[in-house]
Amino acid sequence: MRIDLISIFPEFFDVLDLSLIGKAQREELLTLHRHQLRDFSFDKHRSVDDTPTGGGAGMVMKPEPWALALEHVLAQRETPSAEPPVLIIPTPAGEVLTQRTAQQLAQAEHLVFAPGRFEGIDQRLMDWAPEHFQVRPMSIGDYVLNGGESAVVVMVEAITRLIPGVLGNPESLAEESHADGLLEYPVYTKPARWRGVDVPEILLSGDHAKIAAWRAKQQDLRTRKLRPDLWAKHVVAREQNLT
Ligand code: 6GU
Repeated sequence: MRIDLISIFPEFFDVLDLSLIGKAQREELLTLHRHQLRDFSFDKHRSVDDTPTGGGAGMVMKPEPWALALEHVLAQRETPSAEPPVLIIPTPAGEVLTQRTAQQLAQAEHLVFAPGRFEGIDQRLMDWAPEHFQVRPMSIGDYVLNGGESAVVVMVEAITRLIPGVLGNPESLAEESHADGLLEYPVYTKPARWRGVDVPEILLSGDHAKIAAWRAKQQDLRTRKLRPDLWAKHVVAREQNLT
């Protein structure tokens, strides 16, 4: 997968060189390209924002630096004939990222992230972009951040860990929270008794079928208690699968 990150703070993405995503880059499962948006602004101050037309508070990102940066990314493509890259525009007004969406985006060849600052990007850039990209305005939850960069880090991590080969043990993907719409079961390690508390006895039984059934039950109980919203969806999906 190729990922392009365009921002006025490209160094924000240095954290993506650490840990598993850094390793995935060194193993060439993933190539990350960072771009300074100001490199595509040619006025004296390399400005990327201006006052809102019609008045109002805050500043709006100018369309031209974004268009030039995005055209630069398009020009760098090795196979321009392939399907258009997915352009993810982080915004609290976007579709909220879920595990399902992350799984879908992990199949893409080329993702481009365009995190804006200020009040957003001029609407004409939004209207231009679908001619060249599959545009996806995306949010990471119902709260407001100062800019999209931290949301991009979250999205890149959620998506790239699902690329085959990025995780050492792909089985952990099947078992983790949200993989099947439920929360993960509780986990334990040694010692069998810690500060007077024993691990559930069944986990020491060696009976794999019973352990699996116990874990499935714990997933149900936890999800019902902590995430009734997820539980309601899960019950509906299970009923649909039965009919
Ligand atoms: Cl993607 N951007 C900003 N600025 N705020 C957010 C967000 C994104 N997702 C949730 N809040």
